[in-house]
Amino acid sequence: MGFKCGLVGLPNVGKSTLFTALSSLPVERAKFPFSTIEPNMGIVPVRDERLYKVAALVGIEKITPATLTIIDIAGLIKGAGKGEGLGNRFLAHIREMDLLLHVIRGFQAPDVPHLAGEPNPIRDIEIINLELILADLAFLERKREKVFRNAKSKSREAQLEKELVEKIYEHLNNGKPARSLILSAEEKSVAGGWQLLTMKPEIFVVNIDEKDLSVGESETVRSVKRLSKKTSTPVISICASLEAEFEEMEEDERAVFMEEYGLPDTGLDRLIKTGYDYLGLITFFTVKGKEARAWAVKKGTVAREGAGKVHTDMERGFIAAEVIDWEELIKAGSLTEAKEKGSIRLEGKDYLLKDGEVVLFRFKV
Ligand SMILES: Nc1nc2c(ncn2[C@@H]2O[C@H](COP(=O)(O)OP(=O)(O)O)[C@@H](O)[C@H]2O)c(=O)[nH]1
Ligand SMILES: [Mg+2]
Repeated sequence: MGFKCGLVGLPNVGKSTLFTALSSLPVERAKFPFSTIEPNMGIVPVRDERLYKVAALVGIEKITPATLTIIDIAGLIKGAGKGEGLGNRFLAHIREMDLLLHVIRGFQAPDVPHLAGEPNPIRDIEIINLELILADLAFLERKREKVFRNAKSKSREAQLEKELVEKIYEHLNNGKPARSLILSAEEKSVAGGWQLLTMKPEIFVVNIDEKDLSVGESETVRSVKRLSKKTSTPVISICASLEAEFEEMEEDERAVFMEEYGLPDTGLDRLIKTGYDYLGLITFFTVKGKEARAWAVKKGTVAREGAGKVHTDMERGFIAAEVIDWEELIKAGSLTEAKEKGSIRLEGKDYLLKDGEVVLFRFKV
């Protein structure tokens, strides 16, 4: 599992188009709000050249890439946070995500209506942010009742919860997202369990016009970048309609097309890279039996925890990890040769896993 992300944004900004492009799942699209009625979930394999090279070297055919989960929900509209819009029902689904993909309309299309007349990126972002803040406020109001009841017990945890609810509520009430509030590690871990929407990391995804690809950065992209500087929010530009065409093509056809457009990578590639970096994820590989597989874990994951990703038995009965960087393995020519050369290291349970390592866990059950 890589990470799970949820698309948010005003209606008609291209969320469903992007979703279809990224997940290659056909969803109904139409030129009116609420064209996406049920949340759509797409599981996207993370293309990783390294995994294929390693698998080929050790002669394994079954390749299981890491995956990215994307959900598309109905467009948020003003009042969705308070249950006035259709969007409210869908906010629950985003609560389970690791990351928000905030889609902003950067394309001009007179035939595609915009909720507030003309697209205006800064105002559009504010509308969505406000809806998410309102949804979190509503959530905290419900939470508050429970927390107040518990706080009568005078336990330290209950007191902390109570104070934390008030602190975050106050912050949101000032129109600020929860993620901009500075919290102690303990507070973070308590609030983290609440799945607040505005606490989730977000990436701005500007859905640009096809013509902007040749013209260069549009004013919309520039203004989103200026805004994002204040919060260090990553910004990526994607042309959703073009991405949709890419995903329908065969690999080689796509390569030709991308070269014509002068694109070094697809929007999906960029999204994955940005998401991994922003969430602090790294990838390690396992080659065991008939399967080569990629695993995405948080930076800072130690060998024993990594083993637990693969199987709980492996974590419990962890003995050691045999580790080699994927490129070194390729250079060695085979696992056996790598072993003979002494390039495979034996590491203990507290070993910090690194990006691109091939790991073989030794364990007893
Ligand atoms: N011209 C243009 N139209 C787009 C683009 N992306 C989406 N659209 C159109 O905008 C309309 C709304 O798109 P949709 O993906 O349903 O938006 P959603 O409401 O955010 O899910 C559809 O008619 C799309 O074909 C784009 O990059 N360029
Ligand atoms: Mg939609």
